[in-house]
Amino acid sequence: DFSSLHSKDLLPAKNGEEVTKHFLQELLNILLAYISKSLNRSSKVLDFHHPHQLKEGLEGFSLELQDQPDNLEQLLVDCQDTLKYGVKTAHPCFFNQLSTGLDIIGLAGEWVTSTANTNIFTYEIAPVFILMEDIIFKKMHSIIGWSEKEGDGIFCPGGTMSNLYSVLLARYHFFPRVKTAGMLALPPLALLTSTHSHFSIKKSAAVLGIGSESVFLVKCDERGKMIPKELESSIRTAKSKGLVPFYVNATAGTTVYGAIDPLNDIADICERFGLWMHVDAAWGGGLLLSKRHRMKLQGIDRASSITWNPHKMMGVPLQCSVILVQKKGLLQECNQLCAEYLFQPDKHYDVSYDTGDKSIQCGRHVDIFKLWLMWKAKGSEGFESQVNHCLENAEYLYYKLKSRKDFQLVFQSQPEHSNVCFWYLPTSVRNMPPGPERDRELHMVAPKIKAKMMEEGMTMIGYQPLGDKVNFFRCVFSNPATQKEDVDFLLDEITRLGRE
Ligand code: ABU
Repeated sequence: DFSSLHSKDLLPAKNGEEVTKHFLQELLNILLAYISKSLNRSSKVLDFHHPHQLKEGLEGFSLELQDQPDNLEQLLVDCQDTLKYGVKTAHPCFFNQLSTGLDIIGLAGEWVTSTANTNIFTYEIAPVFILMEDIIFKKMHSIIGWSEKEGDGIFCPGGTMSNLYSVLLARYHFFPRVKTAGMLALPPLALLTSTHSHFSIKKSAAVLGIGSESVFLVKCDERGKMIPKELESSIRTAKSKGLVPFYVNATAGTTVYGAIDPLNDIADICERFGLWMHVDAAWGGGLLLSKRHRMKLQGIDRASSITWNPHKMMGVPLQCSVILVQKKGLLQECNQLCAEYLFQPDKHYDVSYDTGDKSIQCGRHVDIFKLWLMWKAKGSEGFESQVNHCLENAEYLYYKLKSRKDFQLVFQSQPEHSNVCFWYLPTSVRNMPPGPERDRELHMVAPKIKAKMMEEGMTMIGYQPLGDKVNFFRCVFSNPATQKEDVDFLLDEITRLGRE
């Protein structure tokens, strides 16, 4: 009974060990029940409530904070309720996001990390984690195909931040005076990225003072892949406007279509024009672990920098994203400010392991351990079969959709990644001739189905418009727990909910 106990009774309270043990054991029971439920197909993915309902409080679950402490019993109920009203992203029928699933070893890694509760800026307070980072970076560099003399990296809080680093580094590489003299040291710059690329490239230009209007969006083919000739012509257009192009982002696994830009062709152009080539492989990086699929990223070794998010295709618990840089030492040069209270040069150990000054942050969460532990648990082979499994699910869905009259693929060819994009066609839409009227009707189908889907809570999938395409569903596979029966269930649900 925890109702008469409070947080002050837990360690470091005198004789607090027993209470702490029972409290954590009880919490573990709650988590275990939640995990089992998440993996149980007959349980819901979500129990949806509108924001005002959650704010008002539900069945004793109040988000408001009081002056008086709540007892431990109440805190356990709060933990339970927080999970209850959240979304079970580990559920085999959760298809809504690129990061899905729950790896138990990864979860254990996260617990160990939180228990260690350290900051990963210096070797003196994070010796083991810093060496693990070094090992993982070397592994990733060699998977990419960089030589032992090349390669550096840092963990970032998400792919957008990793992409921001790439722009920061590219700009520093060409205009090192920017670090001290600021914008006055720069000519008007231009960045290039495809129309299907992630918004983080524009955001980086905005954040770094280059301006989002300086980002040139290069046309893509019908599959969402950047057209190299269009890249060349955009570079020339930027130059003709008096801008200085310095950076090209190629995407390996676009967010919606999962398209992979032609990396070798883009690398040729970057070499010819002397531009920095970044590959945003936040989503596609995981394919490098599969012998069957890594060919799709041929040319990635020619990139100056790469974003790779193990929290996506590799299923590492959020967050786990890296920016990898081919040129050793550049991260340090670009970002270091040598704060004397933290990075003393006269420490008694090799201070090259005080890697924190490579970062634009000071305090940093330890994201390495769960990845390191998962790699140890699965080996590279385990990640490979996980990736292959997800792409097999995507292939299964693709062929299912191809054979049905009530669904239409957004593009006809087989997806390169695990994204499958499609429309559901209710009978009324199916009977309409192509044109703006049909598009208007079709645009409303996915949001209507999604709303019902969230109210009922048995599955979850995302939708969006893109370019001239009206709202369509995007199904993505990154959860190893998802099986073909879940794909069948998704299609049955869409059909049922979409029936007029
Ligand atoms: N950073 C892109 C994440 C998008 C998604 O999960 O759908």
